[in-house]
Amino acid sequence: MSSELNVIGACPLDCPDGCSWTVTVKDGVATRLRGNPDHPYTRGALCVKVNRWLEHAAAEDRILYPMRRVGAKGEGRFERITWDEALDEIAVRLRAIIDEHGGEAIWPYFGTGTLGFIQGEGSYAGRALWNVLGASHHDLNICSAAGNTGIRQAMGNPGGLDPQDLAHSRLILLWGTNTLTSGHHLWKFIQDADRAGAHIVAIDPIRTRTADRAHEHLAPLPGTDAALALGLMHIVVRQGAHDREFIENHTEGWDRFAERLAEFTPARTAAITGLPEERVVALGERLAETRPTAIRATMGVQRHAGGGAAMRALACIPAVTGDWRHRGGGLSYSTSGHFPLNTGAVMRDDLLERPVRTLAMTRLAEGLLDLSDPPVKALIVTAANPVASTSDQNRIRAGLSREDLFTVVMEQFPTDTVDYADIVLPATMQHEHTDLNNGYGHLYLNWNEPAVPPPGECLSTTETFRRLARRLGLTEPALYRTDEEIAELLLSSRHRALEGITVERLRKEGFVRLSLPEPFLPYAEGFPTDTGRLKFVSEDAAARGLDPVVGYTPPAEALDTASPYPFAMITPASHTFLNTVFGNNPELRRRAKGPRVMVHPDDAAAKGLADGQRVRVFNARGGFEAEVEITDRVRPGVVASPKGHWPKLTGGANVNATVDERDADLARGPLYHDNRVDLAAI
Ligand SMILES: Nc1nc2c(c(=O)[nH]1)N[C@H]1C(S)=C(S)[C@@H](COP(=O)(O)OP(=O)(O)OC[C@H]3O[C@@H](n4cnc5c(=O)[nH]c(N)nc54)[C@H](O)[C@@H]3O)O[C@H]1N2
Ligand SMILES: Nc1nc2c(c(=O)[nH]1)N[C@H]1C(S)=C(S)[C@@H](COP(=O)(O)OP(=O)(O)OC[C@H]3O[C@@H](n4cnc5c(=O)[nH]c(N)nc54)[C@H](O)[C@@H]3O)O[C@H]1N2
Ligand code: SF4
Ligand SMILES: [Mo]
Repeated sequence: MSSELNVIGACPLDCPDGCSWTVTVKDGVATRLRGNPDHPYTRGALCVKVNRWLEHAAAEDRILYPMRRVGAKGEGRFERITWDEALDEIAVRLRAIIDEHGGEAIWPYFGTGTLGFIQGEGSYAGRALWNVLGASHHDLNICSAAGNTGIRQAMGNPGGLDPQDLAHSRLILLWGTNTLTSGHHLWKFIQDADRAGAHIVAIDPIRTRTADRAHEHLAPLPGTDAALALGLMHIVVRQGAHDREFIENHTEGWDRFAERLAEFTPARTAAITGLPEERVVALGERLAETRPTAIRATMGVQRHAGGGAAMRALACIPAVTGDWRHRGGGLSYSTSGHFPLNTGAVMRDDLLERPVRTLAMTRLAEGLLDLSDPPVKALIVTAANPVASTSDQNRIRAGLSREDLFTVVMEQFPTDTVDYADIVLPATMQHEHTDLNNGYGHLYLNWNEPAVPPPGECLSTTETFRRLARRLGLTEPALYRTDEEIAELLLSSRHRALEGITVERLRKEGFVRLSLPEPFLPYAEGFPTDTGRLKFVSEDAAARGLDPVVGYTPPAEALDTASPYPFAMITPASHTFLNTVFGNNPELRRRAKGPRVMVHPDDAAAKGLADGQRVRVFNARGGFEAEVEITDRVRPGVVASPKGHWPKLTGGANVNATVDERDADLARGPLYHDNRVDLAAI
């Protein structure tokens, strides 16, 4: 007799939408995966990428067995071995490295392949094991840390408004965010606002598909958002539209900030941002007049040298306008700050015998090539593809090629990073393991029940680390917690937002909204800073040697006209990939039409380039091959090429061969949109 059941799950990918899904399982085989129609944010739809999830999971190139390298590093030649052999070799090598160099010579390198709280980034799966071994800590700062830190300096918690409340906004600024590509479920709420008469503005150097659907598009020069934010607030104050009562009761440092705002006249703002002065004034006046105004910014703004400060400047806007009083007003960046899960109890930093150094994910090349005391001798890569995703690709390759480096990669697919592994461990996909997820663009916790058994010999992250702990002879009980015990621990913080949320309930209902008031007006009565006030003047910024009053920090390279490279390059999210996930899916690759570089018609003419022509995009750090797309979607002097292509499938390199390994002003954030390049016909 055939049996069919629907199993509830959660998309694990690094996407704000955190979808809930159902997997139809027929006779033990997953036959269909679709968006959960009952989930208020997913509303029954997934996306162009994850609609192919099951096809992807069954792909021929899926890694199913542990493997040992037989070729040279980078070559990607392996032999199949058993789990016993793999774990023995890892245990022996790690022990030897710890004996000779100390635990800190191990770098557990964790990416955003899965955001799950059990298996993934949510609580740095495996951290407890690494703490017992005294390994270096890993700072997962590649994605949003600069912006989070900047917003936190102002607001205390960057959680912001409930994105669903954009339906109630009268003015929506989509600021450095390509909603229809990088988190399209929000669009339904924006459409609700649109139908009710809201005005929608896209602020993006590129006329994206989101900008096409907005009522208005402003294309500032890359990296100039702080100036634009300060200029808009200047006009709000000039109009006398600042909320004096809110400023008086819920902010501090206003007088100094007002002096700074006075400097950002429309003329100066226009000169810095490259926008027409009348457009700046018109938007400033609209902002002054329209309550509630919502600012939706995701990660685009902060991938610049002054990105942290720019997000801090954006965070000041709703405090000046008093928008936090109104449903549908305020700033939304990432809702992560509203999820008070007890990750500390899972990570167990108290198991460390002594403090250890923290290595920034964004500085892998430096970590592998330049660090001593101790040098990195073991790199254990989980759910990351740094060769393709991290800055300064060529130096990363050089680092990974070190013969004295022991590299383990836990993966689902044979990525460029896998090619450098000494040992490869086969990893489960989301519908094959247990996890607890959220979405950083909504307020729900989603449960993920395994729907089918893992294929081949794939193991989940937690099971891999439990087995490794056993092989290492470790006795700490925390290393042997089951996935369910981890889920219970995560929900164990006594915080109001988690009241009534249990594993049992999540399993039964599939998803649960945080126990927050509805409507949720997080900062109507003040801010979660030490003083309860929004800080226009930040001691934290001062302590880091930065301007305590937020100002404009120019980009590192993007606007450096003295550079020998004529174009500022932006490397945004690709519509068909999720970072590098799906970069090997044949149909999604076909739709991406290969690596492309968008070039303005004037620039193409000056360079003598034709549409569809193949070029090398390069600077002193390296280069990659792409097809020219001539379009006025980019401004003259700015080119754009999406992230996510696999180097080994697209000529040996991708955009990150040109990206500098340089820090943003805060949290060592990466500068993906702040590099200059040239184009040469090939
Ligand atoms: N389809 C798809 N969805 C994704 C991803 C993906 O790879 N593909 N990635 C996921 C991940 S990991 C993340 S972090 C998010 C990222 O998604 P987003 O937060 O949307 O980040 P980006 O695509 O880097 O940049 C967003 C927009 O900012 C613009 N931008 C660049 N520089 C500036 C600037 O100086 N000022 C302004 N105002 N705008 C600027 C870019 O042109 C781009 O259109 O999306 C997630 N969703
Ligand atoms: N040029 C440029 N580069 C960028 C960006 C940009 O805007 N421009 N954006 C950056 C951003 S926002 C991010 S978040 C980073 C992401 O960079 P990474 O964290 O390196 O993420 P991915 O490249 O998606 O690689 C994730 C890998 O994890 C694997 N994986 C997925 N799930 C699991 C699992 O459950 N277990 C295991 N073991 N593996 C799993 C996938 O197969 C995939 O190969 O990229 C950054 N890179
Ligand atoms: S990638 Fe984003 S939009 Fe697509 S299914 Fe996952 S959470 Fe939903
Ligand atoms: Mo990200």
